[in-house]
Amino acid sequence: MTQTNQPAPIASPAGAPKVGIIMGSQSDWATMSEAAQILADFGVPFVCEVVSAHRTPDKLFDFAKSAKANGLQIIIAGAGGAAHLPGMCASQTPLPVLGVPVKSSTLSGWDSLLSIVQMPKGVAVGTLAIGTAGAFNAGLLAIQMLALHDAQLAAQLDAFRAKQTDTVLANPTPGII
Ligand code: RP5
Repeated sequence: MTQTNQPAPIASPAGAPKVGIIMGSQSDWATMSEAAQILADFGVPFVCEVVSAHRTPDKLFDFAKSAKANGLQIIIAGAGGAAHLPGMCASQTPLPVLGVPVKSSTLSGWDSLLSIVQMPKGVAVGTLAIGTAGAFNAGLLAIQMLALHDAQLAAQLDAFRAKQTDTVLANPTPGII
């Protein structure tokens, strides 16, 4: 059932999923949909699922332990509050994990950020910005990693950057777009 106050589900491009997007709750989708959308825009196949470190720990372990064998190359994990999902996921997979701190209602995402960023030496999580910018950039970073071995994706990235630069240069006057 789709929650009315949430963005609609985003269909993955066809093909074997290369990126796994997980999040601790349905309530994270408004943030994490940014990661799914940029992957979809670049034509990168992904899987997307609610997996909670606290409410479904066995599911998290199953997901993380089988991710590489299932063909995933990168995992994006978003969570809010006591945000243990990215770190626990990273502890169970050799794949790179990108952590997105979801903006919480009580502490504005500081709790999420500090829970994700302060990993102990020896288990790495790449931590992004709090909120939608972090989710978008996690997707973008995953694309950049995949583009190291994918010339077509690299060309798409070049075009994305060039368009972004052109847009800024074409609109130098604040307030006039
Ligand atoms: C975390 O708790 C989730 O990642 C979410 O950001 C937060 C709140 O979850 P809900 O109570 O909205 O399900 O596990």
